[in-house]
Amino acid sequence: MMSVILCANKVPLTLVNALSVKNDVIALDILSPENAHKVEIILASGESTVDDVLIEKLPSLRLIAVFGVGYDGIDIHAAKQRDITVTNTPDILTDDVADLAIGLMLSVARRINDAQRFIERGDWQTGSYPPAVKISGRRLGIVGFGRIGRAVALRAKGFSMQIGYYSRSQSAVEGVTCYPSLASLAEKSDVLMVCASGGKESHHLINKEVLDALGPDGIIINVARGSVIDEAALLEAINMQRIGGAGLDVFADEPHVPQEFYQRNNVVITPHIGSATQATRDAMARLVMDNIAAFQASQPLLTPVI
Ligand code: 8YV
Repeated sequence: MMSVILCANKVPLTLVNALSVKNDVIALDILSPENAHKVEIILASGESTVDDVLIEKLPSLRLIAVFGVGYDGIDIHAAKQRDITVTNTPDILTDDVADLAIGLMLSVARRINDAQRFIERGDWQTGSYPPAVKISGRRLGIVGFGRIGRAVALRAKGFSMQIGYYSRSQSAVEGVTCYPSLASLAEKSDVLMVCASGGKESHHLINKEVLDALGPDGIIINVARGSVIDEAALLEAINMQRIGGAGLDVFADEPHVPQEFYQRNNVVITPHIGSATQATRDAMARLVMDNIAAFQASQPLLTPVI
């Protein structure tokens, strides 16, 4: 069966091309009142915005297929009201995001990027790189203890880290301490790892108070959503040396990254690449295509969110 699919912003071209073989795929910027009524499916990514205004323009819309696990950019309430199904791509990207989180933690603590710049500047010819921060055995606080938070904990055990977490739903997990508040977790952490979902509920969860609780030797890592951290408060804490360092894969206004994060020895930044390995991106694309095929065949969807 062929469908008219509207492609939201920030969706990989390879997936668009693959879907175009059997469907009529239209880009958001050519959406007109004439073709809007034909759109049955929206193809979105974890970074796309699908708000109530867009949903309202599309009377035939039945499915929003998200290429990503996070769907905070989708107005789920508006979709529910219209009985529109939303699918995402959970599980298959968990390992990659957790791997990157650990990589950022090590890069910030051991100053890997800065040490490379030290060589490239020729500074090794005249000196040696200063000692950095030890990670093995230190205290890791995980904010959000879903699939990705738990995968980070599993990896951190390999570094003999003492692990604590703070999450909306709290449950006893062997070998992991559950904290009643974010500030109490931050206070007891050397590294604070943000793995919570985005959206209104977690907006600016990491604020000045939490950063101050983490303290001048603490490191913050964010592989979740830029919206979870108050970016201005973080920049100020970095500038004033009120925290020890930051590793950031996500930002408040992507792809715009405040230049103040650049070229610092204690800040490592990456362009939202948590799930960006070829194997995982291929698996995510396959899952999106399978969800769309199931929808078109009126079969149960593989990974519905609602
Ligand atoms: C992707 C993501 O970068 O899964 C998510 O929620 O944010 C990432 O995996 C994104 O969906 C692809 O644009």
